[in-house]
Amino acid sequence: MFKKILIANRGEIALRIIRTCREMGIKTVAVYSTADKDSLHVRYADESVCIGPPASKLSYLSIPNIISAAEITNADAIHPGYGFLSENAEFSKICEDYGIKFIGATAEQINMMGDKATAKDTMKKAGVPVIPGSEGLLESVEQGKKLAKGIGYPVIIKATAGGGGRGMRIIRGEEEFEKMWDDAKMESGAAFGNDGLYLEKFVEEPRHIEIQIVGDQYGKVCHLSERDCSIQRRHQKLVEETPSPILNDELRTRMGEAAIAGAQAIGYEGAGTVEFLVDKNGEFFFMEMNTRIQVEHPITEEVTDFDLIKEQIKVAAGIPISGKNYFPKTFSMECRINAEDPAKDFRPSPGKIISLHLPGGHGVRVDSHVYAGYTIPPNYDSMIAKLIVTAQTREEVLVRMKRALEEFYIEGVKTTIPFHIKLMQDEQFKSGQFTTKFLETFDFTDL
Ligand code: MV4
Repeated sequence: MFKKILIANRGEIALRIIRTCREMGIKTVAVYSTADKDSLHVRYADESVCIGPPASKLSYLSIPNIISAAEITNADAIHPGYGFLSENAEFSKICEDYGIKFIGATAEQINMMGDKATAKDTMKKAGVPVIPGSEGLLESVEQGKKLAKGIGYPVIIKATAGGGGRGMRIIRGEEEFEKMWDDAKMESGAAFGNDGLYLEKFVEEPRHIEIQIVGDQYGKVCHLSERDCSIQRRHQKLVEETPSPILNDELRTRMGEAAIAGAQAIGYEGAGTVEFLVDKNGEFFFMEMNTRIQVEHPITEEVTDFDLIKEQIKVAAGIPISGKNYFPKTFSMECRINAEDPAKDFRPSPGKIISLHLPGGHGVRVDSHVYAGYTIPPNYDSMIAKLIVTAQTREEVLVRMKRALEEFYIEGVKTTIPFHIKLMQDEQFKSGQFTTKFLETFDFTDL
């Protein structure tokens, strides 16, 4: 087992990782930018190293600074958390070259899944259902138009280097094709330095459902069921839940097996997520694979009773998994509490937290790095807490979540709490019958 892990991240996920390391008897090293010198991850870790100024590029994204911190402190592994360097192939490779275990995917796997057209081809070959579309990248507008005519409009063109909605265009008829093609090419070239595009049939009003998987170093992969992430605004997830209101054990088994087949095809080691779109007929299609721990991992922990960070560390250390799959035993939901004003287009609201009271009680978990007197820096993402609620039924989760949200008291900054309170009482949300378009028509004005 590792003796010392450096956590190449900040905020709640850095704390989350430190907590598991402490339970496992592993020493921890925090790294921090000057903006985070008063952060809890710095105080909770056994050692800490300042790695640069507030700008992420010069601190949390600086590979030389982080490798130096690991060398100086003699860390034998690095946990990247999510975001920052967690899906950076170069960083994974450099860690390997330095003999530091990267707790995440190999450079090859990151590259293969990071290129969305390649990821899709790989999954298709492994027998995972994919959305009908181009084989690999589109070679020309003409080829795209011809394919679209065959498949039938609407179609969607996506940046192969994209993800999270950037460089993507929906095309509803041939007359729009050329302009959309030019726009998507321009946008993806500028954003990713790669303007490769692929095409697929556009699935109207899907659900976004992802399967949590864990693979070990011996080719074994298991799944820990799904998370329904359909409640998003502009590709930002706000609420996630498990089990999904639209899945049954039959579909859960088939999606779980598809996710396992995909992960096994690339010899996947560690925790990962296979994202699917589920259409109105309950048909599912591979969308993307994330080769990292995700923000919403706690709801899976709550319903399967696994510590996913511990699983990541164990498989990275060469410990085999049982290979058993896990189905949810209870119901769990996460609300992302962001320092944003939901009534003003979710505009960031950084600043000092004057006073704070966190909710508690049965079935309530809060993963957060903030405290009364803490100043939220403007340099990083605005998530300040994850409120995770678990109960025996979905109805109980909704009631308990509303109660916990009402108990949550933050003075000094605006938060997404009022939005969540309203959502918990929304009839359509309560019914479980909603799609990824749900928030497009939600009324945010009275929050
Ligand atoms: C799609 C789609 C419909 N049809 N692909 C959005 C982000 C990126 N991961 C892929 N996305 C989508 N791909 C086809 N063929 C609809 C979306 C989409 C979406 C997906 C999941 C969650 C929220 C979404 C919001 C808008 C569009």
